[in-house]
Amino acid sequence: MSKIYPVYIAFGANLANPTQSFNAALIRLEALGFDIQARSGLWQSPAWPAGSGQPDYINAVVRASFTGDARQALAHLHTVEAALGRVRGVQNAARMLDLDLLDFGGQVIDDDDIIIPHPRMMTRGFVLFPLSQLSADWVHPVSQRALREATARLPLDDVAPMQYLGPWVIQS
Ligand code: PH2
Ligand code: MG
Ligand code: MG
Repeated sequence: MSKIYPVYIAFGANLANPTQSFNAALIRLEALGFDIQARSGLWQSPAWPAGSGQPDYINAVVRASFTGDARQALAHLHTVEAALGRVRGVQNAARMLDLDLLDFGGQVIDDDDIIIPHPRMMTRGFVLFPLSQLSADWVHPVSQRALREATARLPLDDVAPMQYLGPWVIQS
């Protein structure tokens, strides 16, 4: 089967050492058949929704190619989350590592076990900002809404606290 490209994966973490978890996740994803093509920079923002008292999140997005289908890709993301200490439980609980499949080669899937594109991606600054660094002209395959337009519609309270930490550098 040929590689599906591009696949966009959102990274998030707000426990322990997020960038260390991100780097470890990249190595595991490569081992599971994702070819990582590009990484966004690293962004810091308060845990959404506001007022949770959780530590700030670090977020980023990567573009990859993958041989297989969207369900296999999602299962791999869950495997890597679990390997890096993610405990599944309450929605929006603090986490060691969250890997969300944003887009899988432009496919539209709406099933009980998988929804692509990710249903909340267009209203989250912590997804839109890093994704814009990789693909400024990305358009939502269902709503046809452009990334720029979605970003412009974000409430100022979500945008103002976004902090750009710089490129995602990997020490070798
Ligand atoms: N992820 C969540 C809940 N809240 N807040 C920020 N800033 N970044 C996230 O990635 C995030 C969140 C659930 O996945
Ligand atoms: Mg998730
Ligand atoms: Mg998430």
